[in-house]
Amino acid sequence: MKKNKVNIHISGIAMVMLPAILVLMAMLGWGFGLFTGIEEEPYINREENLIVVGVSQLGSESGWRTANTESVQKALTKQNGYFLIFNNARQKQENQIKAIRSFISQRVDYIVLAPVVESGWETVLQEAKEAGIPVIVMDRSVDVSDQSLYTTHVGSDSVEEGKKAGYWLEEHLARKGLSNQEINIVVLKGTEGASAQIGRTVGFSMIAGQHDNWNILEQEYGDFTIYKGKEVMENFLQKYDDIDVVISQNDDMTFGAIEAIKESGRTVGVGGDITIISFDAVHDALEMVAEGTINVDIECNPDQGKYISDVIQLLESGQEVEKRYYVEEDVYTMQNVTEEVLNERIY
Ligand code: GZL
Repeated sequence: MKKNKVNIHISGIAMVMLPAILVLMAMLGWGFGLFTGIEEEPYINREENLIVVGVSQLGSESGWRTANTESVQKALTKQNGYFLIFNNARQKQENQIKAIRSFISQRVDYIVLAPVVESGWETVLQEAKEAGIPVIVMDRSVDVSDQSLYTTHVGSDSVEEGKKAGYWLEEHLARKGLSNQEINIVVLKGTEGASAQIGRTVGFSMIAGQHDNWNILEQEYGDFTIYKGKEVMENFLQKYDDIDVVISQNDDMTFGAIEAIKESGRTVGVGGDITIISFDAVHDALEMVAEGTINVDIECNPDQGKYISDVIQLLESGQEVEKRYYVEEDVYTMQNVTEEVLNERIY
């Protein structure tokens, strides 16, 4: 009986507290967004004659992603003539599809999509097309047979990025007189199905395939995160005691991998046991390049917001736009990471 009384007592408290909690969550806008991934639909004051842009960002998994989001929010401001509706999909394609449908129902003027993976977009992009809303793909790409489903793509050439890693390794080994030595390589791959991961993997493999003495021991998904990158590298270190090179498809995974390598007692970077080839070139990674911890960093430029705004302005003035816009990118080693580069790096 006492047990039942306790249950009744607890449920009584819950009955009193629950409405208050729900009101608080609703006020904070968490209840709706937390469970659906879609923030509550904001009120759009059409009298302000702002360009209404719905942005579906794939998540906030890395320092690079944060910088990408900040670049969009800095470009699409009210002062610049925009009303920005921003949604973070938390790495879920279903949330991005929900967000796009919400943007369509709100009759936005443009949709910007940073797709978490490259497949599965035909249906919702067709809905946007039928609603007459131009879609600008940002960062990663979509794999659709009908190219008219999106207006343009602003981002990087990830296959070229992967090839750049291969070219650098060729030159590095030649400089050290190791071009004909057996080289053991492991690869930390980004998010499965993401065009950035697929492209970098394909690009590097195209170069590696030209060298019979380059042995890719294993490639594993590290999801572009520090935690998963460390976990995967720990597994590699337990399985292989002769790793010469790590290809890590973003700096966050590199940070985790370096931590694992150091904890194993091995050394990294210039003059170290294991050569580190990374991607993104965010500020903290460039500092590690400058000190020799990372041998080379293939830049992937997240500062895409201004490109998005420029494209929208072209479209607003009735001008044609290119199908693809590539952001400017470099390759960083100790030789070109100067104080000026570090001071200028906003991400
Ligand atoms: C690359 C971008 C990748 C970055 C990662 O275009 O999609 O996603 O390389 C980010 O840091 O998580």
